[in-house]
Amino acid sequence: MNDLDALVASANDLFAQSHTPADLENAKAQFLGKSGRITEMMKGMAALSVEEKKSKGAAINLAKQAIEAALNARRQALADAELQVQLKAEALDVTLPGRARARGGMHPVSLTLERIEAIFGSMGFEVAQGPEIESDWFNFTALNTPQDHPARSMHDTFYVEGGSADAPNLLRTHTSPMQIRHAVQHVKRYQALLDAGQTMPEIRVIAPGRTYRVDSDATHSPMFHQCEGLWVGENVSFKDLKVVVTDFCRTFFESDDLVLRFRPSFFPFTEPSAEIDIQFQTGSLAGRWLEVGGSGQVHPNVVRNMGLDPERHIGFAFGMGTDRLTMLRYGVNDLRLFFDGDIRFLSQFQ
Ligand code: 2NM
Repeated sequence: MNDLDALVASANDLFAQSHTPADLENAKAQFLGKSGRITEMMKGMAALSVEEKKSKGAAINLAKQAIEAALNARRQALADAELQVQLKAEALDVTLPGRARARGGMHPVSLTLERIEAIFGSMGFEVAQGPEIESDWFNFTALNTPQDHPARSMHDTFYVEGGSADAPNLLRTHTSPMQIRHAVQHVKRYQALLDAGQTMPEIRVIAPGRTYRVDSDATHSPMFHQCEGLWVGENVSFKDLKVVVTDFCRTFFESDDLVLRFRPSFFPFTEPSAEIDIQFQTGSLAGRWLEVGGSGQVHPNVVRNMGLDPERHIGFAFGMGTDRLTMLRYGVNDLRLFFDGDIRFLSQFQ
């Protein structure tokens, strides 16, 4: 092996031992750098004859080309290896199972409220929503509730700051105050018509929402939901109330042979008043009377508080416990489950 072949072989060795681009560039410098072995040989040729320059020069050039080829091959090998390491580090296992995004859903009581709004909407009822902190006037007095009525006691009603000393603000105990608010607005809007002795458009409204009472057990929650309805006009009768409530219950429970019973009762804001009982003809609840709400003809004092003349305008109202309707519809036996916030329970209604 001549000197040049040995030089190429040692360059090959040194390149092979270089495991980083920096090592490789250092190794290159020993052969091709400013004072590298090949460069020194080139410089040494100045002293040679023309003949010798030709043959020696060609040989050195071949050796130089061989070293450059080895260098490039090693550069490529190092770059390939680095790429492999990077690809391995960034590898995605596309066979891993995906992580599903948790899906939210409607609360069962909200599903019921939506259903109620849709059914009454189809019968021409508007939806009225309003404050949960109410004044004594709208929650009790305007609804013909006497000053000494037990519902006004602190054992039954949550009182809050605000209002006056003898009429403090409270958390509404029913959504009826919203009916009054809505009726007053309605009457104001059509006051000119009424003053001219003309007929105003009927009031047909439901008031769904949260209500509060001091009460807590398996069938009572201090916060619960109600939906009350009101229909006021010059020619409405108890028949209309029965038709609306019956139609609603049969549609809500998807049961055409559902039977309703209007059982005489008492409320300060209606006279006469009736509890609404329903009876399923089939299924696990068949044959039992179940109370779903109350109803009645709006008391003349309440009609007056709406700004109307009770001699001319007749109102029918009803109120239903929305949580209880939800329990009946889905066969839930403990009201508290609705408000515990347990996803295992709530996800069953989606
Ligand atoms: C009920 C039962 C009977 C009712 C009365 C009124 C209003 F505002 F017109 F006076 N709204 N809701 C009513 C009547 C509610 O719930 C058991």
